[in-house]
Amino acid sequence: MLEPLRSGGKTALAMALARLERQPDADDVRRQLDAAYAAPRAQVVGITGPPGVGKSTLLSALIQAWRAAGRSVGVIAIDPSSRRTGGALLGDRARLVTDPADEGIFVRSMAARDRLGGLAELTLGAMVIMRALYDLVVIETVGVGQSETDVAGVADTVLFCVQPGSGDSLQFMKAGIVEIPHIVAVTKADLGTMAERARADVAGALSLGETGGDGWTPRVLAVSSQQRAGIDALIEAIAAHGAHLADGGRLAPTRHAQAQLWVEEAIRERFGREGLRRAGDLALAPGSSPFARIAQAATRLAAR
Ligand SMILES: Nc1nc2c(ncn2[C@@H]2O[C@H](COP(=O)(O)OP(=O)(O)OP(=O)(O)O)[C@@H](O)[C@H]2O)c(=O)[nH]1
Ligand SMILES: [Mg+2]
Repeated sequence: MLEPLRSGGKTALAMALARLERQPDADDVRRQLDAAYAAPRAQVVGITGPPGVGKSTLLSALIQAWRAAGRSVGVIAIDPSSRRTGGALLGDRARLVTDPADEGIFVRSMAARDRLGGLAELTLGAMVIMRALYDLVVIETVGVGQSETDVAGVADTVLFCVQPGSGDSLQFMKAGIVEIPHIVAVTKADLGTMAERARADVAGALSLGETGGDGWTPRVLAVSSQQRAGIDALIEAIAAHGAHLADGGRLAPTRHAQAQLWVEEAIRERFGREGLRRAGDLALAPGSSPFARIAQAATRLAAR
């Protein structure tokens, strides 16, 4: 099921994603999702943070470093639809520019109609397919409050970006409104001493909070994507979190818990709260595909 994708390169992947978008319920599409779910390869990194904080510029720098190290990268960039109406930052926003001839980097943009959870199945499907093909999958999404929690539901590693001098995110973190990220990058460190101050503030705020109980201590790093400072340390921190998950056998249970939530979210999305209630037990057997489970439950609900 995956062989044509592996040998067909970016063209085959683009076609598979287009099919997923058009006919998400087709049998062969679902079998491909099941096969991809069973063969994960990538560490999935969610990059989130307020608009204009420098996520895309940072991602470009990360991609360059990963590619230089021979690692392949798939990117899902989620465009918040609300920002299409304008806003001062919009004209200023960085686009990911990548080499079309490089088979080791694939970028796919998706519109967030609502929030990440609101397009759960499509984003998840794309992520799962790309996860089977690349060494790293990165999901970039604007995070203000809720969507940070959403990205935590699909990513192995959450990287939260904050800008020096912007107190908001820090306040959120202190108040426990957002989930504690695994790594915090204080961006635009070239803008001066404010960055170091912000880094110390964030580190202080995080040390007050819970560590999530899985033994990982959140790391806080100052970076300048423009001057390429701190990028290697960030790459190292991401790898360290990946190793932390893999070492303790934490990865499979974490992903299984996420997949369980995807099933419930997808059923609620299609059939509403009432449908979710009528669906009854949606428990996902360890290791089994959430896409198959969703299809099964949906067929049963639709037949009633
Ligand atoms: N001085 C400085 N400016 C930066 C740096 N990184 C990004 N910027 C600038 O910050 C602005 C926003 O950068 P983006 O990378 O588009 O930020 P973003 O978080 O992806 O923005 P959205 O996707 O629109 O939410 C651009 O003008 C960048 O040039 C940096 O390291 N130093
Ligand atoms: Mg961006």
